Amino acid sequence: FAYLLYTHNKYTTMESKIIFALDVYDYNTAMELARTVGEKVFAIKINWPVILENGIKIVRDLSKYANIICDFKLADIDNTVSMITTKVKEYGGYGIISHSFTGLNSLKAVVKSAGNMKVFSVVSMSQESYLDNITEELIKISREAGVYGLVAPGNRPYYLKKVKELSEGLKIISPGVGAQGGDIVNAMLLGSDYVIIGRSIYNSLDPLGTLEGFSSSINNKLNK
Ligand code: O7M
Repeated sequence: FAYLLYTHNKYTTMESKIIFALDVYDYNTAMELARTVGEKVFAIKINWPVILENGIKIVRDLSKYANIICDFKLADIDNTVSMITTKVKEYGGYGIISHSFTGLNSLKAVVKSAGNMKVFSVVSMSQESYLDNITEELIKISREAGVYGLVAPGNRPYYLKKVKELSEGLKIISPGVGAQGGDIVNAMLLGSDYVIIGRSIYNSLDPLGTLEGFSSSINNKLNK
């Protein structure tokens, strides 16, 4: 059993439901936060702030501490998204996040280039967006393209529920918990497999303690 958990996340023997959104610029700050919380999270998600300052090489450096998911919200033609995905794979990314509104052809190109990397597609956002009008269609496209999981908001119960109902067999990862008002326990009860948390952790005086607080609130409420 311990072995199974070990393979689930090679960085820890404990299964975590939290994806840490590491949205900072500075290299040393990023590395220090990753070192501090890496073992206690399912993955670390990075976005343009980290990449614009440090380049793609930081994916390899951060991978010392956790699975790295590159949240580049790909939205382009097949050839371009393929080129970007290939680079992320080359630098040891664990996962990549793509938009799905660009359609089946583009999303399929991401899945194909990703190989063993996990692909997550955005089908609903943590703020109102045009995607709200087409969420069902985006789930269909995502399923057909063969993604591993969907991104759906942890702070907008109506949309999270809707995505959950249509997402059988796919993982759901949810931003919007903490700084954007969502509650971690509600999100998990409505169907999130993993919650994405950024500011509440990295702006805290005690990032590890805050993270452990989130984890124990899940364990206390959900394991009863
Ligand atoms: O906890 P926060 O609000 O500081 O961070 C949330 C993270 O989730 C941050 O990296 C956002 O870019 C991201 N995010 C959203 O906040 N809303 C969305 O709809 C989608 C994402 C996201 O992660 O998409 C993959």
